Amino acid sequence: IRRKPIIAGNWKMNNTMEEAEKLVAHLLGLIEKRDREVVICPSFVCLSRTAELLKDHDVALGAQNMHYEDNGAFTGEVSPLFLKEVGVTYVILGHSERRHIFGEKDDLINKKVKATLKHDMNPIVCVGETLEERESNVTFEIIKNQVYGSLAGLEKEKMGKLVIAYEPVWAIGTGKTATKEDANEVIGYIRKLLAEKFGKEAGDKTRILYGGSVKPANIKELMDMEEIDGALVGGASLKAVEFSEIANYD
Ligand code: G2H
Repeated sequence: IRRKPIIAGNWKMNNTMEEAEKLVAHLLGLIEKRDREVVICPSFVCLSRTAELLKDHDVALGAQNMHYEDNGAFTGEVSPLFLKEVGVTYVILGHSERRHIFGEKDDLINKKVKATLKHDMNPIVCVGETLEERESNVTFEIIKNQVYGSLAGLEKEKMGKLVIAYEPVWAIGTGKTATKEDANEVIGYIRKLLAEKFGKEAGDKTRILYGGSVKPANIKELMDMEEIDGALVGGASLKAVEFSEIANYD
């Protein structure tokens, strides 16, 4: 089954406006391939300027988080309406940094996923086990809880917009990449969970990305794996040449 690959850059809390402008301008001159989706996810502050720069280019705009209500007394939060208005089409949700540093749990992530779909944007829902969990052989249990918890109650008709990212916490920003076999195995398991809960089509069609120290040197072997549909790239998305090499993988 052919699923259109996605290469998404998660800038995290990096890049001032000036740095963002330079990076995007450089990047747009380097990206070549058209048979895949390329997404960049700047900070909230840089979204609207980045949207202007991406206009007329085949690169999508993503956000790194979102609140689940449209508006109200939620000091410091960002509404799906604000994201829609500036042209965001992808929203990273439940990234391990949100889970571990900011205490986000699956029920909160679930509300955000539903809000993203309600507003016709694509959630990129992140799941992944810690090193301790992997070493105690509970990886599959953890992944199952995160997948079922964050996707609870989703309507089958909306599944087409869902993207999942498997990011083993021990491989994030550490330089340690999961082996391609490990990543493929867990992603295949996530696909099986989706099929069980939401039907075969959901399992077959949902794009599931790998994230965790993806770089030009390992993208090809990851993308050659059957189950892996793309990458969520952190550190290497901050450099135009590196990110374009990843996005242009053969
Ligand atoms: C995982 C990834 C991007 P990095 O967090 O979401 O970051 O590529 O730096 O490991």
